Amino acid sequence: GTLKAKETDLDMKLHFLRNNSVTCNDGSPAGYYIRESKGSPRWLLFLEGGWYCISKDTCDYRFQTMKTLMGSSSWSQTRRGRGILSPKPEENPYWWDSNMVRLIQLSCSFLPYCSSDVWSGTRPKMENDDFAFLGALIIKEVVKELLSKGLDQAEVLILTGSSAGGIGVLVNVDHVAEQLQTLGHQAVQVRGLSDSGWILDRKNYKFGDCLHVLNCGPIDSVKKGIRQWRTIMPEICRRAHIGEEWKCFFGYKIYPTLKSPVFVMEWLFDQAQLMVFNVTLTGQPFLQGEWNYLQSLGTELKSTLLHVSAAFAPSCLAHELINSNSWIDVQVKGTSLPAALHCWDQNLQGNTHINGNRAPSCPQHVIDSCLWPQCNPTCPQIYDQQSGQE
Ligand code: K4Q
Repeated sequence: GTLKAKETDLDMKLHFLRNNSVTCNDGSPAGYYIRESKGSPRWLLFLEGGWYCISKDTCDYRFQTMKTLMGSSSWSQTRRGRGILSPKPEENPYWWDSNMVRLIQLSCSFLPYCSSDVWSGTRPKMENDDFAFLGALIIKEVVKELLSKGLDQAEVLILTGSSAGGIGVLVNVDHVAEQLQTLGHQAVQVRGLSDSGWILDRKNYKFGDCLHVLNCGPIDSVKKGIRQWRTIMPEICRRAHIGEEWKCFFGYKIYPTLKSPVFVMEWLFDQAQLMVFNVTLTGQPFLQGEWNYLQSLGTELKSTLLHVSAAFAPSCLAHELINSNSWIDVQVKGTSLPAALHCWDQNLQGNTHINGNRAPSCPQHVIDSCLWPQCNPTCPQIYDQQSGQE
């Protein structure tokens, strides 16, 4: 055997779920892509993002314009992992042990998002013209099916995801831990890594009419969504917010209720987050009102992350990081995300007690000090979502 794998071995391969009652929105089978490394002690499950829909109209519109986010009929047989899912050491230092000498064996699975419910739903399709919202059950079924592929032998399972998938991590990580415990696999340590899913429930910058999900504020969106999707929240958060379970979609509310260790990656100026607040940033330079809104967003976001024991928060106008190959380039106070994740691993190993004053030599909590967009010189280039130009 050699360390260098064949190019095709690097791809993840598609499997549809055996249980055909667990479907995408349109009733087609849900599934997962997987690249196995036999007997690997580590497993990474990635939840894809891509917004959501919250009503008959917004779901019908989504079905007309984004079919692959609601059904599996056109999914490709293979997928290449990027960022944390890349098997190439030069793109993914996370694959190396802490001394950077030995490859860590890792099995990776990519879960395509086809439930439009922020991975939270349990609602089956009732009639011919409506949709199923089974995100929480898709994760459960994937975990169940992966157990027979070696997940039962794992030491660590990291549930990760970006955007709507990053929120899905927060909502599902304790469910997965409980599921494994119930099935007798308490030796598998379940952890969460949430990317770009730490959203604030603040007031919109401008009014939006909610005819389109992208201008519907975050609070109205999840209030409507939770009814549409029949969302299931983890027990402690549910109990803490009876009748207001929508609050559990917001990181700063759900995080203190979680039992599993969770690492939070969040841009201080997340472009998707700005979109739901209806900050469009079309003109250059920004308007005074936009600046004020941005500054208070950055300040608030930073303050909600101070109580999070493992966090990475660059002052950039950007969206998503762990699934992009540039995830190794961004640094906060001299630490990159893969480096902070290494520290998180190390600190969790052996010593389960989290000490607030940890050695600065291996930082797992880095947040930028400057609080305006792009004050960090390692920020990725701004990508203009409207014109598609850099
Ligand atoms: C209710 C809170 C707002 C959630 C924001 C989710 C953002 C998202 C998709 C991304 C990729 N742009 O899912 O973004 O397509």
